[in-house]
Amino acid sequence: MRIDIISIFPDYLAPLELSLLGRARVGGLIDIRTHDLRRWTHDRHHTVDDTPYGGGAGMVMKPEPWGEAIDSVVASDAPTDVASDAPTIVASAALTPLLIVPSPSGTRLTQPMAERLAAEPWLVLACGRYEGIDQRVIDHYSQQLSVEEISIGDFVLNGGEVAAMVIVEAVARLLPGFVGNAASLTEESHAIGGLLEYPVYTKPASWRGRDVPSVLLSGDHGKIAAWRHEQALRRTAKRRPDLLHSSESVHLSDLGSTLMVTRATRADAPELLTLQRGCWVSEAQANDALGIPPLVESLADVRDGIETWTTFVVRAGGRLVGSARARLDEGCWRVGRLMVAPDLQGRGLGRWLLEHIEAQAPPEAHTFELFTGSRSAGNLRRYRKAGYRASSEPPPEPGVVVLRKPRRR
Ligand code: JQB
Repeated sequence: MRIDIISIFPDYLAPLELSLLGRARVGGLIDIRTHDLRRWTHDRHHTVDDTPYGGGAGMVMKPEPWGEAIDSVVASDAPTDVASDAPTIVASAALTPLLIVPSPSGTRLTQPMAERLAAEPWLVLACGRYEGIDQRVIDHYSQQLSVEEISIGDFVLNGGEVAAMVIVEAVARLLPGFVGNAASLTEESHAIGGLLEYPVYTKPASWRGRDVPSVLLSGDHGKIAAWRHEQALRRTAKRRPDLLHSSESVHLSDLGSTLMVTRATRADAPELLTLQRGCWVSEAQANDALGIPPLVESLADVRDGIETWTTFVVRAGGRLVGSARARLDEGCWRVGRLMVAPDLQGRGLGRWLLEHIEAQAPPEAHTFELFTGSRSAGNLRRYRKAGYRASSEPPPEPGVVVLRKPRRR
């Protein structure tokens, strides 16, 4: 990956040469080039700022040096794939960078965003100072490049340099082959179900009168995993309650992107209707039941469903790709409408959704229940594998099997 950074303080960016980033640089994984904006000024004082139109405090960065700087960087040699020996001459003509402008009013940097940026071949970061860069620079380049204004957090910095370093570090460590990234990346905060990390300990077992929690010395890995999950939940509830309930991000191997799981709202109804129609056709065919509710419901029915059931939707990027719902009925947590987009089936998302909806059951629930068509062989096998068994109860309608599983605590 090539990264160009333009700033009036290129010396601030020197730390990028050091440490792990420095090694990745030496190894040819990233090609970082810093540029002094003043190179593209033409007056004796190398002026880059002027007073704001409309008045107000401070100075604004003039558009002309930025225009010349970005034009020059964009027109410079396209990234060469330093990691391989392949000459890159022909492909270089079409390459344009993604232009990133750190800004306190940008979109918040998140781990999924860093993952998306890590897939880009070329980033150009434009570090502003003073009150920021004349808006026309961003508007102009938006017409010819992808431009993203990004904020690293809800606090105010003096300029974009430190933010640029944060962005570069968050992105660079995700590049395949980056030192030490293989094992630990998927285990991290934001990569595991949207919870904060559990506390960690090392030797000695006792330090200044404080003992390592004994469960960690027990050798019982089931108990250790449960304790860590509980600690992570507790921390998250205390420090980042916004991460609980509202949304959870999951990473399933093979799905390629981070999935967001949220409680469904009325606004999800149109897409949910489309997804359920697509998902229930094969079920209807297998059971000779073209009139089944998921296929014939109206948009208003789906909206009502969202309001009367605990419904979750899963999104990959912006696309709604899965859903499940449940509600309590006399101690029974009735699960229904478990669906996964046809092109994403067979990768564990349905199983994950079933576990997720089971985990939402209120304390009163003693049994999980769901039903499927008696000729839906695939569903019957998957539910059996998840611990469900046919119940002796009479089915709610002919052609349907009710499946149950006692809740385990
Ligand atoms: C000038 C920056 C940040 C870039 C990120 C973040 O522009 C301003 N507006 C109001 C107050 C201060 C500034 C100073 N400033 C360029 C510039 C601040 C980025 C920035 C940022 N990314 N906070 N501040 N999270």
